[in-house]
Amino acid sequence: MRSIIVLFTLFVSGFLTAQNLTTPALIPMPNQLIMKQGTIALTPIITYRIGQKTGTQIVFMDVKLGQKNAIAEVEMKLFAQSIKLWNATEIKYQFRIDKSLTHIDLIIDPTMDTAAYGLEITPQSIFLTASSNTGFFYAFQSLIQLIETASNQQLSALLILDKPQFAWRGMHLDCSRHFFTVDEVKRYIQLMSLYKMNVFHWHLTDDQGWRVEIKKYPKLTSVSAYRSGSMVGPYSDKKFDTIPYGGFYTQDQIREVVAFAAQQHITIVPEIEMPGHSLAALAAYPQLSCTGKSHEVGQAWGVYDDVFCAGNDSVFFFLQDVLDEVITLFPGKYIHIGGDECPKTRGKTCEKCQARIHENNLTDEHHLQSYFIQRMEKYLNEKGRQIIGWDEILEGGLAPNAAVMSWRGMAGGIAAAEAGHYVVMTPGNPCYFDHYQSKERTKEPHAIGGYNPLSAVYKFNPIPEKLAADKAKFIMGAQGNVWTEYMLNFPHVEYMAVPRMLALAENLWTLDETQSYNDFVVRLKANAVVLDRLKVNYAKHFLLPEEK
Ligand code: TNX
Repeated sequence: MRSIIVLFTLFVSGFLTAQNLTTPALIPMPNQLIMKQGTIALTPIITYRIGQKTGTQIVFMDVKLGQKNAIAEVEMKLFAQSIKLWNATEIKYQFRIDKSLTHIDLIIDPTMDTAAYGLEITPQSIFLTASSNTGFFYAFQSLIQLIETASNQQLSALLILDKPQFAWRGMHLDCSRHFFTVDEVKRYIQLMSLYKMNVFHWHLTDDQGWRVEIKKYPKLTSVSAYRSGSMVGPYSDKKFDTIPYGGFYTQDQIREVVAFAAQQHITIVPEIEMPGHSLAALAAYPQLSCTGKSHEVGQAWGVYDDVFCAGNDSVFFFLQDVLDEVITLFPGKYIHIGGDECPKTRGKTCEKCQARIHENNLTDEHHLQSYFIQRMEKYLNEKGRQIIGWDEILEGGLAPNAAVMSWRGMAGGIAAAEAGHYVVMTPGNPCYFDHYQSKERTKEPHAIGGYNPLSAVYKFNPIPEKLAADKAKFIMGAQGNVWTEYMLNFPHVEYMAVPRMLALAENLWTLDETQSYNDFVVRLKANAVVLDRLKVNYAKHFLLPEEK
């Protein structure tokens, strides 16, 4: 214990960042890393690589008390399981107090930040230090990557002291335009966690399908979860098939995913779109639209004029009921209420909307949208939750406690941060992973447009230069968005998300002064063995010279 503290102190006072080929292939790059002399053989600690009948034995020890360390135990079991999962050998783990055995020491240091960890490898032992489960989990993720990329069953001696730069290291997945199974969603979450990402933004509702079971409104799944055809090919072709398409997650399945994510130290932010992008819900409950006419679940991508009617109190009661169920499913602080791309067309001629504008002395339909969001915010705040919404929620006045997800560039995020609101940066360029990752479009599967190469994701700075220094603290981090209009299956999602997700993970975890794109690419080439073993369908542009 003392030696590790002394080492850390030395380390902090004069750390160096290894940028040469001996740098371990860790992603994200740790913030403080010193390579040391010597190696430790993996075999006595983790025998899974040689696949003996005896299976794997991991010897853990709590040096401090010589007994079980409750904080670390759950993470240790998860670590043991991940190795088992990947190699299907039997795992035995046990706590030992015999210091002569090669072992993994788990040391609690209550002075460390929640997400911080230390990892020291000496020729005799491996020491993990953290103050919390999350810290131990991150230490284990680093250890897993080191083991996976080790050569000759040896780990180099080293010392890592690490913690993230940003608190919100997010990935989003649109499960409305195309539906992904529980196992696929879990795989996405698992991939995120390998690179220490910690927020999964689950886009659960949109015009083309409602994907979450709400017990009080069964038609949201029997009707809204299915469309009778889909757009095929590029949007400009305006072609459709007539194949029924849909699916939804039961509440039990949602709970299963939430629990799985929690184990991976990932918070899920569910998104329930309002007032726009709501056609699927209106198909089941047309009385909630301005016209009250019948609607069909959307088949074309894009934006629809029919949206929740802001002049109708039943809409609010309906959404409150929906959110009541949503908050029992998702324990996280934030609920995403959408707020994007809501045409004002219907509201302009809707008697109820106009009456609401008049009664509340609102200036126009933009203020009416703001009324809508503020009313929902009040409801959720009373339930102890915070709202986050796309940057259109700034129009007509931001709800008092809302956080903003800036997608139409950075301007919305800047305005929100300047007003003292929390912000997640996810500008289309470069955070939309539904955009092309190569200029050679003809060689790529059809994508929505744009060009967001790996290097642009890596070099993106979530803190705009324009932002006053004292407001930077409002930028919680950034997020990669995966809209799935043109991704019909999960391997295609993987192709678009990986490795751009890894570039973003490092961008958000590693301090700017320790970031180097060239070094990242070198490490990615070695780190890809992890992706290969998991059979991830990742894009391989990084193996070629960078596009000019
Ligand atoms: C805009 S980003 C949308 C989505 C689309 C996406 C396609 C946002 C808040 N709205 O509905 O899927 O563009 O890139």
